Amino acid sequence: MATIMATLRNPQDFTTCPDTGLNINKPVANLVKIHILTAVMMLLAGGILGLGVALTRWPAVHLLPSEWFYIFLTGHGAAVLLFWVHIFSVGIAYFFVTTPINARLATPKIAWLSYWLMLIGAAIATVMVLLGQATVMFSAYPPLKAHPLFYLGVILFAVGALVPAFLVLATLVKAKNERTFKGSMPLTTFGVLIWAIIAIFTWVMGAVIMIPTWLWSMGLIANIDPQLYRVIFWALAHSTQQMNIVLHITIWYTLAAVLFGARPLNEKVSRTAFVLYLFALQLGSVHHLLSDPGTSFTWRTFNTSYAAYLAVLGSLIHGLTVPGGIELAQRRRGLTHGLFEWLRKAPWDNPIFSGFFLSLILFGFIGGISGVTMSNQQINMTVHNTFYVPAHFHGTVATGTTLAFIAFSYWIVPLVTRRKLAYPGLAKMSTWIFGLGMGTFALFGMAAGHLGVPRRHWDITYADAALPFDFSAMAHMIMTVAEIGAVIGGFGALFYIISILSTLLGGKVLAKGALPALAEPAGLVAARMHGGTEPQHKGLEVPGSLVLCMVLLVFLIVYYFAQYKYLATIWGIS
Ligand code: HEM
Ligand SMILES: [Cu+2]
Repeated sequence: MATIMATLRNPQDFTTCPDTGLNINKPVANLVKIHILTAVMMLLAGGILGLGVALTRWPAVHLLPSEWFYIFLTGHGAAVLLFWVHIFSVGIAYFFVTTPINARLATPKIAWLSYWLMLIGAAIATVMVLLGQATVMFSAYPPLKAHPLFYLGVILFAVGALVPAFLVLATLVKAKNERTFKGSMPLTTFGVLIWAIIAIFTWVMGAVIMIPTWLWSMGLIANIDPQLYRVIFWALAHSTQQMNIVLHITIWYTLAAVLFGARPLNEKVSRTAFVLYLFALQLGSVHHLLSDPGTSFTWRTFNTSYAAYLAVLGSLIHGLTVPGGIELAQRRRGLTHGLFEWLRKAPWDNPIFSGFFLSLILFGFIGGISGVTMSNQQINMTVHNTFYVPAHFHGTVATGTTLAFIAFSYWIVPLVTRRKLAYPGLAKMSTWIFGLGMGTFALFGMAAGHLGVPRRHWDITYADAALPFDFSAMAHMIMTVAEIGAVIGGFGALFYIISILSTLLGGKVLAKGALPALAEPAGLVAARMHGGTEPQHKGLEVPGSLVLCMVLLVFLIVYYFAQYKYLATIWGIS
């Protein structure tokens, strides 16, 4: 401890957590609190809008009239995918770029400026959506046109979200100059560095496409080419997904360290896996354009048959090393029976762990496998624009990223506020209910997609259409189960929101030693966060994790086969 204190330039700028030994820069603690508070409000708004959408797509309920359905759908996408995810991300990025390396954030004032830009931008865009002036859904493809203020709001938000990426770089340079850490930076800080680099590319792409579209909405530009828009929009929107993945994996490594004292099996390999996201960044974005006439056949085929696999390699590596690190740490503690004692005896009733591990499993099995298969040109044709698509990405952004953020909140909010988690019973249920509900939504939604149920459609009975069309009773039933899942998931999110907001706004003061879920004494948690590789790792010491990975692989192969089988029979004549 004394040595760590000695490395701090101005100890009065820091509070040292008595439970973990982590040094938290005071302005960062405030920024983390305000960003999480604001992000959770966005999740609340987005969740309510999402419930409205779900209750409309539940065939027997069919709650909203068509106009409101599309308003809610646009609002839901913007509030959760843009505002909740990115405001939360920025808050925790400030934590990861300072605390593990004992650094101070460069220019906290600019961080506050970025916060206000994001908040004002989000507010303007949301108001325009709710006024019915911007019913363009989150992708806002021309020729759909919104009120100029909507684009202005999105642009302000994007600028606000770009600034923190530069603050991450500036903080690292400053920390290096001040020598706040020795050797290479810890893995978690490295993760956020990769996040920042992707963020710069992402938000610059945002400006490249949103500024002309804004001018077009004001009548200053005559035409926006829809194909060009789609190519650049997905350069932006696919990259935002990579930002999410990098951050939620950084969270996985952190929570493995906190809960189990685990270290990555091999830090260098994990770093390389992060770097792969950078190289494969734009290869992936083509999977959004597989039915676009303006993209060449060669480009699509190269991407979807070869390059797409590079992009998922990174995730596969983390998928082994995160549980592997936990397994090794647990086995060291004596949980060596069989393949899975280490996992069975993990703290499943602690929402930090349950949220984290469910996020890992659901992201891999649902989001990952459906993503890999639908990125294949031929298979994509069978599900393009169907309900399969939102079902898939709730597997990534909801049961993957959002669930990881939920789990992480239960750790970081008590840490930075020194307040006891409020309503721990609700917190405990929230991860399971959210995971279960959103998982059901994703799985059944994918099945509905296979039956041809379209995404973003207000009424699958087509009551007011010129030509009648009937979906089977089976399709209606599957949609019903999917949307019941969505509603259940909404309750999980609500429990989380109640618990975290109450903690932030008035939790009881946390006594020393009461920070939940720490595997090891203070100094060690900090030491784990500061990095390193599992010293004992030589070869096959993690049989359980290997088996988990093999199960994923077998599942993927069977699923792939089933998709091709389906493709072969889809146009069967009976
Ligand atoms: C809180 C519980 C949630 C519920 C009840 C819910 C429900 C839904 C439903 C029913 C749809 C409509 C799909 C369609 O008709 O095509 C939808 C779309 C969507 N959801 Fe969610 N969702 C939830 C959470 C999330 C989260 C956490 C995210 C992102 C972080 C998210 C992102 C999206 C996006 C981007 C769309 C597509 C909007 C569009 O097509 O323009 N949702 N959601
Ligand atoms: Cu993508």
